[in-house]
Amino acid sequence: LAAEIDNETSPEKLLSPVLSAFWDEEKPWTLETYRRHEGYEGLRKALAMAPDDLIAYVKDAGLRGRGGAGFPTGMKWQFIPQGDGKPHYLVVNADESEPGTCKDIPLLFANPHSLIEGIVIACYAIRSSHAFIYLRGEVVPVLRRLHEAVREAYAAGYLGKNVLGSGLDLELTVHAGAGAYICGEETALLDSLEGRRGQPRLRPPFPAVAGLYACPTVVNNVESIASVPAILNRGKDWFKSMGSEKSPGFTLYSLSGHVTNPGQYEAPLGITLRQLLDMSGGMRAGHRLKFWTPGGSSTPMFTDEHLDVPLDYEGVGAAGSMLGTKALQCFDETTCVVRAVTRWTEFYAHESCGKCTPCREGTYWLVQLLRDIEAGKGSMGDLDKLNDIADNINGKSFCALGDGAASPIFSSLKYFRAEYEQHITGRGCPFDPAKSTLWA
Ligand code: L3W
Ligand code: SF4
Repeated sequence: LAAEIDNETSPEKLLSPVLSAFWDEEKPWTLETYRRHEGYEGLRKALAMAPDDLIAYVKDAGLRGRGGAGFPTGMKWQFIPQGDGKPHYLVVNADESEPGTCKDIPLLFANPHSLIEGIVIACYAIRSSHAFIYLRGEVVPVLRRLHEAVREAYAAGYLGKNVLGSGLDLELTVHAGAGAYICGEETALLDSLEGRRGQPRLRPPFPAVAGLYACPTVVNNVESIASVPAILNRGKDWFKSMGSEKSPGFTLYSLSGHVTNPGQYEAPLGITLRQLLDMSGGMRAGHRLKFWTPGGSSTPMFTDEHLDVPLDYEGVGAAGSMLGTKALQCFDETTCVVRAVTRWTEFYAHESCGKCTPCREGTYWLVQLLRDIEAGKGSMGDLDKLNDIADNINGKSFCALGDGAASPIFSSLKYFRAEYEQHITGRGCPFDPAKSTLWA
């Protein structure tokens, strides 16, 4: 797509393909292709720097974590204590499973070496000699491709003993998870990696202090680490020339739902959904946007009033939601909000790990109430109960899954309370499921 764009005034000009620059080429995943596109040049520059300078450079670039929270990457690396005599670990969170989020898996499938190069740079910076990639286990083709890319990197001297003569010894292990959403929570992921059932740990201590095997550990998202080589190779000023002051750089947006051309779009942080829809062909023909999520279902939903909200951490935050994983799920006027929220809530109830009562019990009861309302068996009092249960989950659960489950309840009641009431007074769903392609 990017290669076809030459019109200065076209909205597609906003695209800034870096990670996705050569996805359309034949076999983009090979080391040979990656090297033709500046592959491992960032690593050479990084190895010429002192580790602390490298951390400061990434911090100055302003790269923020792409996994949902937007935490500054360089600051996370800086938290790793030095001279403590303990092993340090880097763990890459590739357990992508937030509903609507589809950027790390395609990135790994098409361009795994960008992640591997980023891993070597990060390990050099934090003085780690063992890194892990925790991959969502269901995506077997990606697992195979990742194994092959790791093999290529070892053979070329980017991994293993004395990487490129730098003195860095680095082992990289690819671990396939078993498909639990909660294992994307960083401490549950560490428990799972250690061989236990994945359940969140109490924080603090944060992983930077006591992470994998109780040693200092950086846990970073795939896209965060894969973005590092380009920053080193092209410079922090180039990176900061994109995006907004506090949310600089390029990023991958996952566009899905009732849109003409769903997929991954790489563009600067801070663009708007209106611009993304303009460049991607818009909503499906003859339909209009009704509601959308800025970063997966865990982030409060927006409506068509929010089309011009800048998609960066500050802009989305100021408008009352979170940028999260930048998973833009777009729903048109044929979609029943109650049905959509029921489906999401069923997901959270199913994926709740059961460790804490507000989330374990609350998500179960939310589902019962939502199913009743959707089936025309609800009462007006149920709307207060929904709000009350969500209120008892939000901020009172052990980890962010509980807050995520409460968020679509609050935001749908805020913007679409009348539609809930319509289900109750009309004794059933007013929508024709046959007209919506998503919720059949
Ligand atoms: C050391 C401190 N480290 C914070 C580290 C912390 C973590 C990072 C961010 O949730 C969100 C969640 C999902 N010393 C530290 C420190 N850290 N203070 O910084 O921490 P936090 O707690 O702000 O966020 P989190 O627990 O990482 C991530 C939302 O993202 N989300 C994501 C969903 C799912 C995926 C996926 O499928 N891959 O990402 C979507 O919205 O709800 O709110 O590393 O250790 N003082
Ligand atoms: Fe488990 Fe849910 Fe509690 Fe998180 S909030 S610890 S997922 S029960």
